[in-house]
Amino acid sequence: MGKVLGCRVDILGAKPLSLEVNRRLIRDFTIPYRVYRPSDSAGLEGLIIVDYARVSTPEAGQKLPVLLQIDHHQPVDGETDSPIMILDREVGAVSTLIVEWIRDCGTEWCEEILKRCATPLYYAIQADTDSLLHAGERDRAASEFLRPLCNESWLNRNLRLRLDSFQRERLKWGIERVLEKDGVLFCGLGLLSPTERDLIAISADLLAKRKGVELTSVYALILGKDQLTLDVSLRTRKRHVDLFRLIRRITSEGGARPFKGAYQISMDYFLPFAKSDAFWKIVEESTRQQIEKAMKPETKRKEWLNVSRWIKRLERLFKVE
Ligand SMILES: [Mn+2]
Repeated sequence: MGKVLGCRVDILGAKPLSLEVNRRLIRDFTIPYRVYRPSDSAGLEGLIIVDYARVSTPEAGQKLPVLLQIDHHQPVDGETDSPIMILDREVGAVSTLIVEWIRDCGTEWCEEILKRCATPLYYAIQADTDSLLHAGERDRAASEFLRPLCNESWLNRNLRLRLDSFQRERLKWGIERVLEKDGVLFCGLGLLSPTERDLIAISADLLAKRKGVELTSVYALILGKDQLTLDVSLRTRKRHVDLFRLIRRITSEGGARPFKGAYQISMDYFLPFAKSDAFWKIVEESTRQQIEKAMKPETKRKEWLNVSRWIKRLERLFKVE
């Protein structure tokens, strides 16, 4: 889009891409994505923050003025000082918003953009909505609009979820230790490297399909160079479970939208113990207890919602105005 408008646009991410299919997408469609370096600030004039569910401003945003923020997550107070905020919580993917703008704009350069970006945009909607499982009408409409313009053979090759042997083994290891308690499923994946991080979200998506589970939690310790974090992915299929509020009961670092959420806890202080089994046991037990405690008000909420439904039914029955 920047090229057509005559301005240079870099797509910067906070971390290297960990999912193989995402790396392939960047390569095959020559998407100018790279990891942000502090030296980047010099050549850039401003920042557009897209699909960013955290409280803290990204590192680049502390040096560059934020021009615009586009998101579909629940807003967090004082998130950034962006003068323009486009927030639409109805869509399952920010790409849906972008497709709607391009579609409604209808100028020549929009067609130019679609020619190059239809497949990445389509893939992004599929990825963010778990293949339209958590999609709304607008996500479906955007997908349908894009599909005829997509590179079919690329989609056929890449859309199906494929786990490599390491991911399969680790997921199996986690599933063997799964714990289910009061409708909450806990699955720990142990210690992972930053490039294996996506296995947490993938596993959460897979396990969330289990029947009778209200909340699925998958967590792992991510050991990078001089960095240790606990990454937790949460999934629910119940409307009444507010993952945003649930996460806020645990930490301020994390975000959620209907059905999906995630949070991170810095564990740098415990780096010397990252590889210790005893440490993992403590982390796992604390995580379970924290999630269990945070889930309690959500379970109560359901009962309360059911009560109000009953009252409505009774009112209808007795025609109370
Ligand atoms: Mn998103």
